[in-house]
Amino acid sequence: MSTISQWQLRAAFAVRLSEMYGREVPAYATLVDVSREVNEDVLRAQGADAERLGSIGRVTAERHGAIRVGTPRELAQVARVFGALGMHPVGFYDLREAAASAVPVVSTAFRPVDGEELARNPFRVFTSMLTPADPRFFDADLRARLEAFLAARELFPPDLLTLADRAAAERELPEDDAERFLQLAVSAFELSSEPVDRAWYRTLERVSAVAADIGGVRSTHINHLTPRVLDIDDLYRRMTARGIEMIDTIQGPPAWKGPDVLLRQTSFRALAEPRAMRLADGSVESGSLRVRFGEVEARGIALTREGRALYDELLGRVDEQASAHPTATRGDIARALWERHMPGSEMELAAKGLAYFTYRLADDRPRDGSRPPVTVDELVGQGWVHARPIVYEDFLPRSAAGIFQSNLSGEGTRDNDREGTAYDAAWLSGAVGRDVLDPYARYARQQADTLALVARELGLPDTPG
Ligand code: OOG
Ligand code: NI
Repeated sequence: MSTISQWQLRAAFAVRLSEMYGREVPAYATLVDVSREVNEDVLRAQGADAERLGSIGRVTAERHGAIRVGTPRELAQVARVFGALGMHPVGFYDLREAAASAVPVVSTAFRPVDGEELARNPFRVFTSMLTPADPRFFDADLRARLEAFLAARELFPPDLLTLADRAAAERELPEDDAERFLQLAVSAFELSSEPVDRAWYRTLERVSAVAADIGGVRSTHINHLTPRVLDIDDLYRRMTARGIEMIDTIQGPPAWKGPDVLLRQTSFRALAEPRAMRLADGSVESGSLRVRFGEVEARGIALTREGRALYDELLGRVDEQASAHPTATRGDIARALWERHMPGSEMELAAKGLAYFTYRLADDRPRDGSRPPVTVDELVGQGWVHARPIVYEDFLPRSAAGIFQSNLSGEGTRDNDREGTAYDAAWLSGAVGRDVLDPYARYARQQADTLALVARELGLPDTPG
């Protein structure tokens, strides 16, 4: 019998999850259609340039999902399911700090890490875990009730986890096991029809709508899925023209004439979905909850720590200027700042060490017997080597918090007089049961590997810097 490899499992899971979510949330299916139209138009208009940050095949298939779990134990199980698909936890995001309203979670993203795997299928899932121990949100009594509720539920059937462990160990599954794994995995993220205990849900909702979505029900579900688009401003206009209500802004860098960096995201507003509610007297009535939505994103070049610091600084200045001039549009303020301070070309980003690139020998490099120069700038400038930007594969905490917040029904409550519980990447690694990888280290390694190869091919004494 034939076997299905990890990347094939990952690609198949992404497709099936997307089909499932399109049935559950039809506006998401519209979003996928419009994204495809936009991408085709951009490809037609720009040709090969449109594929500078990923082939059209990759971009068309590209999705990220968002899920939310309640405990370290559940997170470790999620890690096993995604480990089966060749996805590893990368990055630590503390949304408690990034959000103004109550978003009591810490997060990571499961994704493929090496270049070849990303090119085959870059499916990633932003995964958040509730923090019941944080006293700014939960008092001792609510924390105890919440932890007891979470401890008593089971999100993933044992069969799914056993198959996942096998797929991770053997890096493939026989066809029939693969089929069973995919069915169990997709159904673990479907919206449950089990009635929601209304009083419990409302109790948590008063603290935070996110806490209620996670800890108010006995299962998990996909919160949103996100296709990738090559022109997010165009997509925003087309969705609005179709009568779909979008959130107010596109999060992340402004639209501008320079290179796309990091990540721009927007979403349509969470829709009311029918959910059965169990009342205090045990009767069940139909109600609705508004938590799930569709998001879309445009990806740009991965920035180094220095590049990211510049991005964060500019974001801070946008905030300052926007509050000083309440009538000005944020987008205009941001664009003006970017035009002044952000390098306007890939070459300049590379020269200033603000972004990551891969390098390869130019086919048409000098062949006149001259010796190659030794710095990256010169190698590129004199036509020995071509640079290609590395696409940003991760997330932005500010944008993530913005996406969470724009779709919350209420602000929730938080007591800022209390000291928050501290979590970091090391703590999360312990909770997940595997190393949470540093995104910068991954990009730096990818860049360095290509430079080392260039050095070998040109017979340079050292790796060019
Ligand atoms: C996750 C929000 C973060 C993104 O794209 O930044 C996210 C959530 O709503 O659970 O998905
Ligand atoms: Ni998202």
